[in-house]
Amino acid sequence: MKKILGLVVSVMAVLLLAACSGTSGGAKKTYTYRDMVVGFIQTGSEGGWRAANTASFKETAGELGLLLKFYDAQNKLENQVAAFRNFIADKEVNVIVLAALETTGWDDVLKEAKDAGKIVVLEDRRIDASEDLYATYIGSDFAEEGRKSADEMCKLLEGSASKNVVELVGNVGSSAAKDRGQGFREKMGDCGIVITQTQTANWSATEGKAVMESWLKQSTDIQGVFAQNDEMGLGAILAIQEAGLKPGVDIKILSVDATAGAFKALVEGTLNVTVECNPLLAPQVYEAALKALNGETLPKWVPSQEGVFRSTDPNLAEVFAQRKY
Ligand code: GZL
Repeated sequence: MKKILGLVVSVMAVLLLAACSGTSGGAKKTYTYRDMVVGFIQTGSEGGWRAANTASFKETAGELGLLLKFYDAQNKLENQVAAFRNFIADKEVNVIVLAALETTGWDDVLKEAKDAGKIVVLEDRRIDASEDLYATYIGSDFAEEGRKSADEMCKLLEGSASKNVVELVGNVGSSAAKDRGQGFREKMGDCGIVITQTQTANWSATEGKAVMESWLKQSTDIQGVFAQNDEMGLGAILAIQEAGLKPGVDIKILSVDATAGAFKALVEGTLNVTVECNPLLAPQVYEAALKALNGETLPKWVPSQEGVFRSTDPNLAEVFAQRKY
């Protein structure tokens, strides 16, 4: 009788211990999406790409049943760093997702997040930080987008005696701007392209128009515009039209993102090429975060798959009609 009692007590103790540690029989807890509370630090709302990126995170969170705490940094780096620390302090949050405005300045908060046991996933924008401080980076190969842009501009300017190209740059501290510019410069020499002007227009259509206006006042010996995103390219198109020139004909225009605004301009023929940059990253990000929560080691970069769209493409209107952004 004593032996049976002793056995019963031992089993109850193990079950009680397991119940307290949240596991049954000592098995490690397996997280599901319903256990995930994601603190997402977004750059801001600077254009069509960003709106589609934000929508992807909000819609996918609802579909998966995870709790998303969304923060819009209004394009201010100091807001992103403060939000990062707030999510570290938030006991509910077990995953932090960052779309970094700038590539530098993240080491301290990343170390604090690691010490607090929070999973960090980088989305969209790469950063200069030690890889052991984040689970993975889900985003585009911006340098490849730059190389594609130069190859496409070479095609657009084939046969042109001069190949003077002006470059509208995004936020100069961002990985997207740095890497697109570097990629374009790697390949532009293949066909003799010369960058005669380069200036930031901070991803903005308004600033893109103003910068292009100032360049056109200095010289109209411009054969191409390389706009590092669609908004700046659409601004340049307006400036070219107001200068009495035909965008897409007199001056060839290429931009990056492949947003709805760009597709409309492709159909009109005022834009010649848009190089796709995929904003619908949330499914990949949440999947990676769940794997990291369950202790999986991830590749440090999962590149997005992207294409190129041209005003000369057949069935352009049908492709446009099927796109989500
Ligand atoms: C690219 C993204 C860039 C877009 C811009 O992944 O970071 O930021 O190209 C956006 O339109 O502002």
